[in-house]
Amino acid sequence: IARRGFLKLAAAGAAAGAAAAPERAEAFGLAQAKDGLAPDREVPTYCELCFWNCGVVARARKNRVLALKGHPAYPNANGKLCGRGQAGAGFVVDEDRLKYPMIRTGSRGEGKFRRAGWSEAYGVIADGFSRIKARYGAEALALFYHGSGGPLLRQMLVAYGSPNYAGPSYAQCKGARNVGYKLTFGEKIVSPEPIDLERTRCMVLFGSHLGENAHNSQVQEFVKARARGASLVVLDPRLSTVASKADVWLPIRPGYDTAVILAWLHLLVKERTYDAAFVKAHTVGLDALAAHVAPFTPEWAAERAGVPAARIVDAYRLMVNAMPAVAVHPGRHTAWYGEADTQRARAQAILTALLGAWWRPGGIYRTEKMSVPDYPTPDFPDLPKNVDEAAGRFPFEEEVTTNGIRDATRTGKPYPVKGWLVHGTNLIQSMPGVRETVDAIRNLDLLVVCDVLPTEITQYADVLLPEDTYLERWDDLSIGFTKTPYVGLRQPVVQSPHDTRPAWRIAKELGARLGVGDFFPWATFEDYLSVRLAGAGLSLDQLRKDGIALAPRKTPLYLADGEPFHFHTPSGKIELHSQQLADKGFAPLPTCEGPPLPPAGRFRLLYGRSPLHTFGRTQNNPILADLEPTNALWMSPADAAALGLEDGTPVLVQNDKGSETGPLPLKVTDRQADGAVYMVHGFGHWSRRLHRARGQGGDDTAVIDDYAVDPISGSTGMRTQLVTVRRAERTVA
Ligand code: MGD
Ligand code: SF4
Repeated sequence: IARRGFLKLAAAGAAAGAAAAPERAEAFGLAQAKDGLAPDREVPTYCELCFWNCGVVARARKNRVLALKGHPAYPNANGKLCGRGQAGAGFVVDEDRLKYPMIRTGSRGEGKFRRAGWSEAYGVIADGFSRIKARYGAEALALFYHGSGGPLLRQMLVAYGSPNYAGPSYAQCKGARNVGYKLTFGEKIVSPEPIDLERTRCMVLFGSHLGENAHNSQVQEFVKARARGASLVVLDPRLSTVASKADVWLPIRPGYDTAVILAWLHLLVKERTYDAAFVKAHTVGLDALAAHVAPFTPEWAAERAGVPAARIVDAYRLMVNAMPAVAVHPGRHTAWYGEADTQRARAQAILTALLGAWWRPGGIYRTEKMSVPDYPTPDFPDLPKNVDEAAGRFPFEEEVTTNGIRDATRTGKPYPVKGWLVHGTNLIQSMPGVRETVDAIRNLDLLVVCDVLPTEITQYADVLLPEDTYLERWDDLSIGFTKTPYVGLRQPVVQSPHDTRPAWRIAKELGARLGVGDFFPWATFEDYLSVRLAGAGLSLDQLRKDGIALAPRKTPLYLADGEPFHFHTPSGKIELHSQQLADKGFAPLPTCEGPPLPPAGRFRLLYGRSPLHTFGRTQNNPILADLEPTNALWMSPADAAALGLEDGTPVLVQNDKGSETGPLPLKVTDRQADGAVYMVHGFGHWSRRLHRARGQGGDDTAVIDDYAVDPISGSTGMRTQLVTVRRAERTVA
């Protein structure tokens, strides 16, 4: 199959080469041959198929990407790429991609556009944004962004005077985790998560389905750790791939992880197995914690979580035997159940502290990033309160929430939001409550979308801006948080054959139209990068050849035994009991408020990742669509029998508000617990311009209307939705 895909790509790539403009090649510094491109070359860059941002070495001939390999010097790649990363060239040759700017001619959502030039498109946007600013203030403009091009667009928006910029990577992903860890340790968890798998002796995963969720170096390190004999504890209601490798798999009731953690804390305190020296030196609140967890026995947790108490104790023993080299994975997509998510993250963080595993070998290591100064800009204007601050909600939020901006757009409260710029995020699939998103869009004076593909959100745009794919453009530096600090370069491998532009250029050119051009004073992006790199003692020429510069660490990887340390919490210590939460009226010690069990015939909708797809961005990629064209709905044999459904039956998934998705094939498997169903997120596209992805599989977001907003972090828990499942009349393609 892959061979067939690559042959198609090769043909399409050759056609793309024929259309290339030689003068652009010179601008990229790649000009050597008659057609404007070096005949055979290897170009280092970094991947954008997910946000692990692995280093890539691209092999190209003329205007064709021949192969993408892992960059040997990148710590997050180690010379390897995952399946998606290797398929990146599929983006370049996707015949459905956006090819030129467009202006809407039909109604919003209808997907009818006419071709426009860049100048006309910029003119419409600048007029629209200026009118909105004049009437409602600059804060009535919002940016939704996700990906490498976003930060310079954010700079443009902030220079223009708005504080409302948000990514789904906070409120629909890592928000609760980051807030829970920050409340405890004084700092959030960064990406890649700093779990010390190279030295760990025990790994503990809460729904983190490593392998299915294919984060390159983390999976490589996991495999080595397991081969070295590190033990593995997995909590997951589904027998995920990684759960199938575990020493102890706890198939818990969805949403009851915290009950199990509380039982482990109970045992650590009761049996005095916690790291007493570490806890004494670095934490506050042990007495309060001890009193709090006294009733939470393994038997108590077993009853709630639906797993045997003996297995909870087995897992505890594995951790205690490995202390302090226990890597408790903080998780990544943790927007599950609302307030319970921040409390679960707190419980995980407290467990890490009691095991003495924070900044200790084999636990969590200290992160350090390379210091690369920003390009100097004029002073930014004082910003008004963002929508969440003005509404007085989410007191611990780290970033403005996408949902907060959407609410303000729908209701006009705390103030109106009238213009959206959406870059690199398909809000129709990334935010729960699609009706609310569409409702908000109705209230907009102007919706501008910048994407590479005609995904669902683009179909609502007033102005549509096509971006170069990541293999065709410069982007800002990737400044990594791995054990070794590094800076990586994104540079063009081939030229876009279409009338597309990179985000940096859009920010600069649109910024000039909006009167904030002095925030983008550089002539070319190479100038911008050269100045930033020079500030770190690096040269762009060298980085273009190497792709990456590594720097020696300035801080030790671990906290030394007995070393005093001031944590960035109010007490200067790790806060087992959180006075900050208490002061705002929240539980200062984690409790377990698990969701109720679904009534018969209804199922909790769970979702996750596939190693061959990232969210909703890869389903139209010709190579990946060939390899995995659809998702399936996992259901237990007992539940399937009760509904009279067999394996492979095409089914529809529906919620009680009448939202529906599918058809998608049913996968009847005893790897799935009763009472819940599971699908890989990102399928079920409906945009008629995505000819490969359209109508393939189901979209979990389409049926998540019942979501729970966490009043602490602002994130949206999405596993609160119950659904029904029925046989589809039409067959699955
Ligand atoms: P993607 O689905 O990857 O991520 O949600 P999104 O941010 O929407 O879509 C990204 C969009 O960017 C697509 O339209 C794609 O075509 C476009 N794109 C790809 N590359 C480029 C580029 O180089 N430039 C531009 N301009 N556009 C590009 C992810 C979000 O979704 C996250 S981070 C998580 S963790 C959540 N996951 C999740 C879930 O698992 N289930 C449900 N129901 N909702 C979820 N929402 C969240
Ligand atoms: Fe690309 Fe895979 Fe690395 Fe993600 S994990 S950046 S998709 S190679």
